[in-house]
Amino acid sequence: MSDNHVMLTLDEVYDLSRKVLIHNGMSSEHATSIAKVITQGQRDECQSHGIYRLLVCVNTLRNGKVDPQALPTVKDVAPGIVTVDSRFGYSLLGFDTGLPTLIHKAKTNGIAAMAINNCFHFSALWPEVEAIAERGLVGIAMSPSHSWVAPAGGNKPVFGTNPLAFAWPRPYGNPFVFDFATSAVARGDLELHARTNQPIPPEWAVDASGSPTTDPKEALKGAMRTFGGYKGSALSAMIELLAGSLIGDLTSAQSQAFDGGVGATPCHGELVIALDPKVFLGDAYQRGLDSAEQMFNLITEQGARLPSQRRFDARARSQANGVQVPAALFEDILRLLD
Ligand code: NDP
Ligand code: PYC
Repeated sequence: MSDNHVMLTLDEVYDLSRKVLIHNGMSSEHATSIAKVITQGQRDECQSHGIYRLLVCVNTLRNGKVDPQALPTVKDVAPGIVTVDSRFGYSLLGFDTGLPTLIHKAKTNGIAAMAINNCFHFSALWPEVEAIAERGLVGIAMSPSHSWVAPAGGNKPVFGTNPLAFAWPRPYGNPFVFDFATSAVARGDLELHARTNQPIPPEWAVDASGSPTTDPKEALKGAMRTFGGYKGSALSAMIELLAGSLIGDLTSAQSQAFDGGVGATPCHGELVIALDPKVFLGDAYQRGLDSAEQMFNLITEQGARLPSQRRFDARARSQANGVQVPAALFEDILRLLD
């Protein structure tokens, strides 16, 4: 332990996460799915969606919003569509439960979608699209959150931070993956800045009066900005439609209303899509993958990096050396075991 950080192995992160969740009433099944993803987040140095999330999960457990024992149910509604009802538990067990059906359908039909409904949702989406790419498929995932983000041209929150993730399987090594909030930054990053009293760039958010602010605490009371102005705004609206209205679940504004001011994890739905290049391409499968590799080479040959390369480098470091957790955060997490 240095003055400011604690070193943990990945097994220690996983065990601590499970222990904290189970101590606070989570079922073993949910604790396993959540601890796995929290460990992946910390391993890849995604500070906003790593071990920090235990604070938010336990707050949500303690305010009684989430059902910590809910068992998801899977419904085969059409050749290309599976739905998972998470029954107001966390989303991750729902994802793990529905994934085999989604994969089977995508491999049979070439394309399939999974709607996860009625789920509390806190996680980064790249572990999910990576899990799809590991099976040789292209993955896309998206979800609303709480209405924290103003549309381009406005100052009042409508959208969530609405993440969008994509993974393309590659013949060797890691898949091509991106995963980003459609807001200028993830809410979790804003919260971490507020925890440590660090100023934020003025383009991230406005305060409650609609003026740009560098104070993260004022930003949390105001509205966040979309990334890329009207382009991020349109993408964010698309996610509200596809992973909210289309799948019969809550938009971010409705999720915020459902929360009733308690500050729990957002509760809504998620849309996950899988596409099988083997079915799309048939005999031209190898040519399709080769053309993708040529495009990736054109990016990297000029010194530009592929998205997720930072994460993959962090993953290798963490697997070799373990992870650093800020000491103050570690102490806050240990207090969840009181
Ligand atoms: P970032 O802006 O940190 O990164 C977005 C993507 O861009 C990543 O794939 C990243 O790869 C890539 N990237 C960053 N810099 C470069 C670069 N210079 N060149 C090429 N690619 C680059 O992500 P966000 O802060 O927007 O989101 C963080 C996480 O928060 C996401 O995983 C998201 O799923 C999660 N989230 C979850 C929400 C929820 O409701 N569940 C809501 C909002 C966000 P790399 O990681 O390697 O840098
Ligand atoms: O970081 O924006 C975020 C977020 C919202 C829900 C979970 N994470």
